[in-house]
Amino acid sequence: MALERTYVMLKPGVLSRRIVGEIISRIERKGFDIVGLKIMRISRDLAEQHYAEHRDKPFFCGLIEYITSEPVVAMVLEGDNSVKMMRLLCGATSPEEALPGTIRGDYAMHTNFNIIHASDSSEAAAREIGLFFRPDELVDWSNENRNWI
Ligand code: FUP
Repeated sequence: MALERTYVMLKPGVLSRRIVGEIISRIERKGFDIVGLKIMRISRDLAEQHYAEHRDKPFFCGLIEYITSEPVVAMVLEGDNSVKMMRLLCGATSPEEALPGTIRGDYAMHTNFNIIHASDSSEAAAREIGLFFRPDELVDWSNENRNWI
């Protein structure tokens, strides 16, 4: 399998709900390596760049309001096939379709507050990592547990 990186973001509300630790625990327990992690406020400009593909959708304005409303927890994760694996862990975009056991299935009720973002392709991951992290904010480290995961 190919080792790859993906961009993941705990959206507004997660900090206030005091569930950052629980969600990061799930991510770690699955086997991803955290190679970048920070709390940040997203500017309107960055939000619009991140969600540019949705610019013409009816929910775009609400999405930008929401994602800029409270700090987010931004992460870069590394692991085998991590884009696909992280999407599975998140569950479907709509919490009505996200299965119990997934992060959205367990923590969210509404699509517009679906609590977590994960890149949907390796191209999107590269673009989003570049939008949210400088290269010197990403740390390579040797995971001695990798052979067991
Ligand atoms: P995902 O890749 O699962 O985050 O889903 P999308 O890229 O399709 O959507 C990005 C975000 O837009 C979602 F996380 C939530 C929001 N959204 C809505 O608010 N309403 C919709 O009907 C679809 C998406």
